[in-house]
Amino acid sequence: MASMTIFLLLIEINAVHGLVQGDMNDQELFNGTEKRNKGTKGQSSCPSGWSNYGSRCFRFINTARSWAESEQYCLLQGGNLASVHSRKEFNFIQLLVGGKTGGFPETWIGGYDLAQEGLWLWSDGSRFIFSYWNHGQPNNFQGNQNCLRFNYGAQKLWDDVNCTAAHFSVCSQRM
Ligand SMILES: [Ca+2]
Ligand SMILES: [Ca+2]
Repeated sequence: MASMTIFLLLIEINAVHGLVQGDMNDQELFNGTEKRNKGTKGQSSCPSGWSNYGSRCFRFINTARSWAESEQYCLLQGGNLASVHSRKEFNFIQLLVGGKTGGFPETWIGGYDLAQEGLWLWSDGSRFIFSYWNHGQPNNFQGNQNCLRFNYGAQKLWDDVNCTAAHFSVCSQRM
């Protein structure tokens, strides 16, 4: 109950600051109908349906897929599954998902240790330095957990899980 109260408060703050912008379904993006928003200085910002944070644009994908299929879907839109490099970035992404779903569904981001057990990489090629694992994770349970989801367990942080699990996802792309 306490976490939902905090969540609703965060959503309210978010709405005030207008961090979550626009809405567009997956099919519209697949059809390439999105248009670049023009910033106040006339520069391109994020495509419609994507939300800006730092130098990147983020988008919640509300279709459950395997990790690899989720990455492929992000690639088709010009991005990758999101990498995360700070607690603030993670908070932003968690808030983005919460704003779209009203909760904390388990969701893919781009971390994986498929190539070598215990060596975590981001699918967008950036360095894996920051991490925010749930207590006791990553545990590579039954020797077969190589992809990174968040909103796991009571802490709603990161967990390694079987890559064939079906989850929603967050894509990111550079502006
Ligand atoms: Ca693993
Ligand atoms: Ca695990």
